[in-house]
Amino acid sequence: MGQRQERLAERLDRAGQGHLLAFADRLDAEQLSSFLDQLEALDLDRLGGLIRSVIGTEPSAREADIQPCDMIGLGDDEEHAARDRAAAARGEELLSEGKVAAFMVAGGQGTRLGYSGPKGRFPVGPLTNRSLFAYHAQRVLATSRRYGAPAPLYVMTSAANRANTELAFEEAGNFGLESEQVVFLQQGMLPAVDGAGRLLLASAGSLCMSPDGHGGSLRALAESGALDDMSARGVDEIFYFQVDNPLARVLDPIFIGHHVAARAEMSTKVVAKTDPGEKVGVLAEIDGRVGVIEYSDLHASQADARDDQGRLRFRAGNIAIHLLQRGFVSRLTEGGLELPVHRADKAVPCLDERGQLTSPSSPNAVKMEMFVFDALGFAERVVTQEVARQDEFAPVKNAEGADSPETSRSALVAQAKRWLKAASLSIPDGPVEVGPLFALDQEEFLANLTRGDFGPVFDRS
Ligand code: UD2
Repeated sequence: MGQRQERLAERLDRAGQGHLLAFADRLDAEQLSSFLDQLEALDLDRLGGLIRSVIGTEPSAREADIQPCDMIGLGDDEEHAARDRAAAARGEELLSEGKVAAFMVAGGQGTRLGYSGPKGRFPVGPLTNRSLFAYHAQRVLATSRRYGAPAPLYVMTSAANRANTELAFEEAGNFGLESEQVVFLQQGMLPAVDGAGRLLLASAGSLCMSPDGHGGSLRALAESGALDDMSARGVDEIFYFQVDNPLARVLDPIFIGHHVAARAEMSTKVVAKTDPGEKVGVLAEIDGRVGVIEYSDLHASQADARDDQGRLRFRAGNIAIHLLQRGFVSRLTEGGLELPVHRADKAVPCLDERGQLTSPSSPNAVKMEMFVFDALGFAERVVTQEVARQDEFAPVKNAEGADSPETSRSALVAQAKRWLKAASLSIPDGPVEVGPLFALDQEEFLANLTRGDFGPVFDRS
């Protein structure tokens, strides 16, 4: 055993991870060297802390002490309209000063959708097969044009889909964005461990690693230099959204306006949950601070509870659209603060005690993931804004059923038809599609219609 390996073996032993080198004698010199690189790069102290926080802690059976949180509600009366107009004016001011960046998290593996390749490539446009990436990037482009200032788009990928994501943008000429407007960054990885907290081996010379969750995005913004890049561009606010929702109103000025008017450090859009079993987390006050209770953690009696008007008591469904002050993200990440890791028990192929590869059919491994909404608990001020589901939330998550390509396309078509109706145009039986470059909202749709526009595809380049 060389000196380098010996030193590492001692460190691993002290951290209770000595087994990792058990099969190192099967590796040739090059494989060994790259495995030692991988192991030396591990921050064993940090990992030890994370592992201790998930191992040996059973999920709590007690109901969390939660209360519904305050939110800016929906309403169609003049008071609400005036409130939103004022917020929009404030948001538009920031957009025209180039102070807001779009931040798309697209590092997920899309396992539930069963789509190979980055989910953002998924064709969701009802008639044109416009991809999720195209919807989002074109919204950034349309917003930049509308306010006369190029908004940057930061795209977070994982190691597994980075190259393919960059290729998708390159093939599409960045969907019309200037190349300096698009910045890619990569999220971190965390190892999977067994029930005793020992890291699992994928082979004699590699660990079982997986992306660290969308909560890893804050660390990734700091470590990749994106926060500094934002600062150099004069960006103060970060508009976070997930790649899977083609209805996301990226850089929505109303949301930006409410967020800055309250001087909030982090804000969230929610939609009213109507089905107690719907798989979205809910915003609530948890021990006095705003946070998200994940759907799997919401006790049935809380999920089913109704208020005196018969609405779900905990109905503030998290649609994973947030605004974060850049300074807030810097403060969190510079202080070395860690978001908590959540435990997911998964079946992960790995080497067994004898060094044989096994593919278990039931969970053998604990994966660790961070969730971005856990940052809410650290924010001094939080705005929660309710928005209309039909206009803002139709994610593509599953291959079939709820939150599938079919439901997402139907929502896109239904929105386009509402706009046609508002324009007193005849509504075709089949699908209709409105591209973001034609209109970002109903008002713009009505303003942009000309005699030449017949549909069923309303688009511009
Ligand atoms: C998420 C929320 C849920 C609800 C719902 C709304 C969690 C745990 N739950 O559910 O409360 O708000 O969304 O749509 O977030 N991603 C990464 N890197 C990762 C993991 C995920 O970039 O390591 C991205 C992924 O590409 C996708 C998004 O995060 O855009 C959502 O991830 P998910 O599908 O795991 O979250 P989901 O649907 O369980």
